[in-house]
Amino acid sequence: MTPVVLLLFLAPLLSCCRAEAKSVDCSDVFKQNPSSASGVYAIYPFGERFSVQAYCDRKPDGGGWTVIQRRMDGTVNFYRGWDQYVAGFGDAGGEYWLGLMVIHRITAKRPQELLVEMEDFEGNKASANYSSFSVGDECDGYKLTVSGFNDGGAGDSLTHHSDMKFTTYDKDQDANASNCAKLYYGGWWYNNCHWTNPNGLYAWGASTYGIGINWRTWKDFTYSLKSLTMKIRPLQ
Ligand SMILES: [Ca+2]
Repeated sequence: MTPVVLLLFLAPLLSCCRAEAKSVDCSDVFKQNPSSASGVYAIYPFGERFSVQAYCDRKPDGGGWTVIQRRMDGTVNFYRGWDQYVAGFGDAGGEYWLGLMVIHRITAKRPQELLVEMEDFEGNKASANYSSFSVGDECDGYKLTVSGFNDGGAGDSLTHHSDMKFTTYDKDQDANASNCAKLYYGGWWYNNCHWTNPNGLYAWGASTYGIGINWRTWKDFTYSLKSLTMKIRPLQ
């Protein structure tokens, strides 16, 4: 057997040994491919056998952001039950929810910061940054822990929800005698009930108290935002 033929036989084995490390989140995607643009990528928070589609964003600050939630045009219904909020739903290229299982997994692997960006129908923009963001596991009701608020003009409407478990219309873990998900048409880390309702109804601006995509400290409870995006990245 000539050396060339031998190499041909060995080639598949050699490539197996050269297995690439899979991306846990979008920061890994851009680390491995520094010239990649923002877009939809496969990430592997559960190991190489199971991929998840996520929107990886280079903005702001050059990137590394994994979008975990996005509202932008009202094309996806967010009034869904527990199983769907756990597994995720929607389209990573448009409106979607990445899923509690995945968000937990990513935030358990490495400490993450959170950026919430929002826009109204008049073209005004604002944001809120939190230097620490994590979601507990299923046994803990996917509890939210968030702190370290830095203002980007939107004010702090999220710290109110820290230490709350996740609630949907078919799983009530909120601090209200009723079910906040049913009252305000979303799925969220409701307290008694909310200061922000990112997964509420897409209601095109002025809307009924509390049911829209509200961020209390910017537009209060009777204005539903045009867009709202939640993105996370490892602390640097
Ligand atoms: Ca309740």
